[in-house]
Amino acid sequence: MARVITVGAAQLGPIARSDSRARVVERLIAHLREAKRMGCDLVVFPELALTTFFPRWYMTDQAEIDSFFEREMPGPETQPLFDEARLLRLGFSLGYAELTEQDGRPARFNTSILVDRDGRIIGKYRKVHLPGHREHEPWRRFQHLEKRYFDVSDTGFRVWRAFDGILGMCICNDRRWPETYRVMGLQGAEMILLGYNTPVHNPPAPDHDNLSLFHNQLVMQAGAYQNGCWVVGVAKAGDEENVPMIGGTQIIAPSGMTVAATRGDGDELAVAACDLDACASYKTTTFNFAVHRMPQHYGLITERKGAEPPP
Ligand code: CDT
Repeated sequence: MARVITVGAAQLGPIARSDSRARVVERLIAHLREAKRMGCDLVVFPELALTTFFPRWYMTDQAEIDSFFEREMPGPETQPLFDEARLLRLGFSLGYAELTEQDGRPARFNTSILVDRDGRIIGKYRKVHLPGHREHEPWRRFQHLEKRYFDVSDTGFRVWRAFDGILGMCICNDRRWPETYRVMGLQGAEMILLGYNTPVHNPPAPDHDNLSLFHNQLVMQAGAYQNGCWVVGVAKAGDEENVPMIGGTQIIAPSGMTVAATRGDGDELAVAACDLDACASYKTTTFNFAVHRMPQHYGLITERKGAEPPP
């Protein structure tokens, strides 16, 4: 029997700094209901989907910083999301800022979870590639302080057997790194779920600004094709607190072709029926890792010096 997951890529428009969790959760629930009407099995929400993208501000008051973090999942404000998803028999993945305790000390992660149709958390990923900077850089029009507010992942890139397939997760900047997809590809990933918050303007490299949507497309399509898997990329988009963020939410097939995409920068659902068996056509031919991948030879090339001819 074909293994088809109908996926809803649930793009969010801007979230204001003053928006309550309850208000945001209402928007997520509206997405779930629409996804159910569209026949979805699984809904993918963006990175840090419960709040505004707070690393754009330099803050020193730890209580203020921690107000953007979740101490439990589900907690009182997110429980309605889990309840509604269970009622609708929908799975979902959700990005949020996680505050936990490790060895008696607080630890803070940029996290994404995978929830099954029974409302159980079956997978958790903590972001590996934290972009931006650690200290206040007043010359920037806005900050990108992920290195200040988050600890680096202690989960690495994993996959989970779920929804009749092999699913992995990564978060935003991770999507720009080929290793992200390949580490999951080597574990047999058939679908990679990822959310992002990407400002159009990149202060250290403004010459990239008009390529921001192209780069988004480029990395996700390459990741899908080179690993023979589906990629579901979901934006928090639009003008958030005077910072324009890219949209470009899309569902990409193992061929590298985009099969569904949002059109605007607001709350919008892109839906596709994703046949997981379509991965095999790539995983057993061009990207049959066991047959064609040559890791034992890659080192020889990097060890070669200058223009020396190969031995
Ligand atoms: N959230 C996140 O990781 N955003 C980064 C912006 C970095 S500036 C290029 C991203 O890679 O999209």
